[in-house]
Amino acid sequence: MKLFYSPNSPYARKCRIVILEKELEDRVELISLMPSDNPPELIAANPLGTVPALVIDNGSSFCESPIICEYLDSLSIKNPLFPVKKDERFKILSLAALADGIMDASVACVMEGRRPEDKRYDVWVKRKEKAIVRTIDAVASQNIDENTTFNIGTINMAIALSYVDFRLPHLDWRKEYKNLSNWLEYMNKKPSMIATAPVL
Ligand SMILES: N[C@@H](CCC(=O)N[C@@H](CS)C(=O)NCC(=O)O)C(=O)O
Repeated sequence: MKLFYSPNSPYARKCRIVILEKELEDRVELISLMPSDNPPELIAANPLGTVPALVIDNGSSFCESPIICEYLDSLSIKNPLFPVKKDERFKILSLAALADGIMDASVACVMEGRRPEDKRYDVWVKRKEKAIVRTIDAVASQNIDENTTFNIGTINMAIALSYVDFRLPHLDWRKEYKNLSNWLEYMNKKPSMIATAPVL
């Protein structure tokens, strides 16, 4: 299998962490590329032209990180990351979705910041930043800590919060949400988080 990724994509980071946690390194070749270059091999795997994209051994492919992560999880019984029982499953998928939303809003702010200054829409950026802070506030009320089960929800949330630290440090959420910040420090020490950390 081949995973197309870019080193600082939070969505691709989810898949890279799942590969490490499921010990699938020998089965998945990681191919780093820049989606903005429109590489033909990426477009062939994913017409949306986004990373991550996974090409499986029969030549077919998947796009969208939630689907790729669930597919990778299904390949091995080791360290299950998607709960099967209904209530637990939807609780975890909801946390994962909130994390994806933080990533989407953060990426939107980053992209807006790359436009020429006179073409940026600050009202939009502020709206997205407010959504990020509100969501962090909601997640903080779930009292996630070191005893919370490690799964796709907590992986996604740790990546999302790390991405906010990386790209939107001015939001400075850690001051207000000390417990969540301590939990992220704990998560950031995991080998799979260290191995996939964004690089400037
Ligand atoms: N919802 C998608 C988002 C993927 C995405 O937007 N990836 C970004 C990199 S962070 C990308 O490839 N952007 C290039 C583009 O939009 O053309 C997922 O979860 O996989």
